[in-house]
Amino acid sequence: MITLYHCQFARSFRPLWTLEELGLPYELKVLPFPPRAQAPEYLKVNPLGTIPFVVDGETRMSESAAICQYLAAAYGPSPLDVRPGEPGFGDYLNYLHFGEATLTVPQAIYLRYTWLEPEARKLPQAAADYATIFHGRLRKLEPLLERRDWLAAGRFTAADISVGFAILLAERLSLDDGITPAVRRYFERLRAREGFQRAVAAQARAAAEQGVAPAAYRRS
Ligand SMILES: N[C@@H](CCC(=O)N[C@@H](CS)C(=O)NCC(=O)O)C(=O)O
Repeated sequence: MITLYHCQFARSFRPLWTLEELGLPYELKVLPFPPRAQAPEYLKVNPLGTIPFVVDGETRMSESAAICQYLAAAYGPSPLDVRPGEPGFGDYLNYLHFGEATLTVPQAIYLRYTWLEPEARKLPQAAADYATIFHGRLRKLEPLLERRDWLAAGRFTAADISVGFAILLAERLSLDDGITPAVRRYFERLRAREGFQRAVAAQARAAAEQGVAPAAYRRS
């Protein structure tokens, strides 16, 4: 049984969505955010204190995009995975990593300096600069998504889950005023997927069962 440690609507939503798209059985352990402060016993599971964390037999993983790639490849064959010989393999790896390294890292800095830090340590200038950086990077997807429905190999893959989560997080952080029209239509396609909706329902159900407060879609 695969175990996924998760906080609602955090990066661990990527593997959760992937598990639902693949139709795999899994155990979902929901933690309050941030687990480092709210659930210190979790440091025994993942000394980094970050989520996601996946345990699958002897396998332990803590990088959200890598976990999506692992699940799609290890439990395939699945259209979510793109194999090395296929056209679009380079796009697949590129956008899997683009979603986390290029898009979510500036979002995380924005989150930190607008929401997570105590009032005295908030940095409005850093938050505004990283919002601008995020929007500038996200805009680079606009011409591509005017021509294509999906990022790689002509179909929905784990790369769309990686980038799709960054757009979800933009909405959650109210950074969505910088979402351009083709990117917006792309996100509507992603959000309409049954796998996405099952992931949203699964995290709400598990949070309620495990006594974790529900998370609103938009932070306020
Ligand atoms: N690159 C890692 C980043 C993991 C990460 O920083 N997760 C955040 C949540 S979205 C976290 O756990 N933050 C809480 C903390 O660092 O204490 C990934 O893609 O999974």
